[in-house]
Amino acid sequence: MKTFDLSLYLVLDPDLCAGTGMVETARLAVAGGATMVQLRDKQAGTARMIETGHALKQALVGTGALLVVNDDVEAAIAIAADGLHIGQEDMNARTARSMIGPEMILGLSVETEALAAAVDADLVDYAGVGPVFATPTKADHKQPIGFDGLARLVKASPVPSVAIGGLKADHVAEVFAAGARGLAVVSAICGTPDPEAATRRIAAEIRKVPA
Ligand code: TZP
Ligand code: MG
Repeated sequence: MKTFDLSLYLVLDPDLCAGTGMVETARLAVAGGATMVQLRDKQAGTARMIETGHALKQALVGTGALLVVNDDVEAAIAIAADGLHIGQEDMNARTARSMIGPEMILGLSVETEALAAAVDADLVDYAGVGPVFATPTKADHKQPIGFDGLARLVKASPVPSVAIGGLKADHVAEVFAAGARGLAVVSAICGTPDPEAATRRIAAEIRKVPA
């Protein structure tokens, strides 16, 4: 049985994190209560993904927070990441699963109800659902789905969902009310003056969610 906690999922962005750095941002966020950290760097080649991935892994040792690599299956395998996250335009879930083996967590982005319903629970462990809101963080994002859309996609998905896209501490209650198991955030943490405090504020809202 795989156990993972999607509740406070930090997605790193090298530009937004530039001031503090991705590794230090991750360390601070995990100190503040982040449960998962995704290395997402669209500009980096595999060598740099591996280098940053190793540094992140080192920073997260003993914290219980899990490290997920976006897109780059070779880097995910090389650093023995806890997870790999792929999008609909990346390799398909069957190929990804065959490469990473049965143990590594596999996340898949879904943007529509049809894609959510098509998730194969034998291959995929969680769905990243969104964008809930339009966000400047992802230039080419799909049509925002809002909380109504989030609820529909969560319901359609056979695996646990984490919501993404424009989410802040203020949205925690609605995210969980829609059935998602957590929220994935970039700009709510990356590039804020105090990433640990920003994460603590989100974590405090999550603790208020009725079990
Ligand atoms: N996928 C859908 S929206 C998004 C990604 C990676 C970016 C979310 O960033 P932010 O700053 O939390 O809106
Ligand atoms: Mg991708």
